[in-house]
Amino acid sequence: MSTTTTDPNTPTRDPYPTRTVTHTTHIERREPVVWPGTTGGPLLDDELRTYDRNGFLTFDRLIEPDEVVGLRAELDRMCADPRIRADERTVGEPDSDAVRSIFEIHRISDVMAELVADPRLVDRARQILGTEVYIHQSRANLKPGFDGSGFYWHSDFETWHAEDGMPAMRAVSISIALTDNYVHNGALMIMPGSHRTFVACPGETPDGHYRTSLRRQQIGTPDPDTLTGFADRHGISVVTGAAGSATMFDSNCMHGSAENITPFPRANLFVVYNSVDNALTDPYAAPAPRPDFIASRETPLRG
Ligand SMILES: O=C(O)CCC(=O)C(=O)O
Ligand SMILES: [Fe+2]
Repeated sequence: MSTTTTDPNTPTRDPYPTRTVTHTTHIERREPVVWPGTTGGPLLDDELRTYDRNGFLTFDRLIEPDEVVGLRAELDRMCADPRIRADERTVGEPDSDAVRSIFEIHRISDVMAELVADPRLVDRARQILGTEVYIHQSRANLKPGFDGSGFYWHSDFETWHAEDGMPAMRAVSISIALTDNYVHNGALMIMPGSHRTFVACPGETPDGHYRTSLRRQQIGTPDPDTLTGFADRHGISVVTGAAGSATMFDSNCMHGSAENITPFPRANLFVVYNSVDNALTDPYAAPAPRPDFIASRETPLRG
């Protein structure tokens, strides 16, 4: 069992030990899903209840159609820019030279910077997390037609805890669809209610794990028995929606997505907001922290 030391005199036990265990274990979530602390905000009580129950919430039209056109044009421009393609923040598909992901889009592009600071996103994140927030990670996931590969089942928090030193489940992702997301072109799948259970996974994090895991994750993924049990218990929601729709989801949702063999590209942006009260520490189960472009260690400022 790993420990994390915040004060040398009072070592605290890691509530979510993972990758230090010999077999899969299930640990009940300790933190709230919707945190108290913020009064007012765009989310209605009903929406907060849905988010609390399912661990995610969808919006048919968070971004207007004319804005979507501008964001897609910007993403196309970024993908075609040879400097961005050669940048370490750009990750290729495992089996082709197509772009799979671009990380830290808000530092690469002014258009994306404006989006991640938009009150439609930030105010919703603040309301869920109960404090000011900062950006832990931003990325575009491209999934081009025919050869866009999938993302195997995982909890983001498992990785952020093990590899980035994120102490608590107090982060929220907002995924924005820049193309239509259908059941057949690799839409996000989430097991509703799975956010209440932490799945500790066996297997040690190798040095430099992110170099391979960003193309295809193999460590930190639950075993088939766990996934079967979760799917039986929670079911699987496929999050479809037109371009401009968005999904907020909790850091500990069990989620993934299939490959895209259709001709219809699926391009989604992901912005992860973390509470300023949940700043990263040393990784809980990895030899070294991942680079800043994957997990920002900028000192979160209180608002
Ligand atoms: O793009 C997707 O479908 C899933 C991405 C994801 O889960 C992640 O980036 O952590
Ligand atoms: Fe994820």
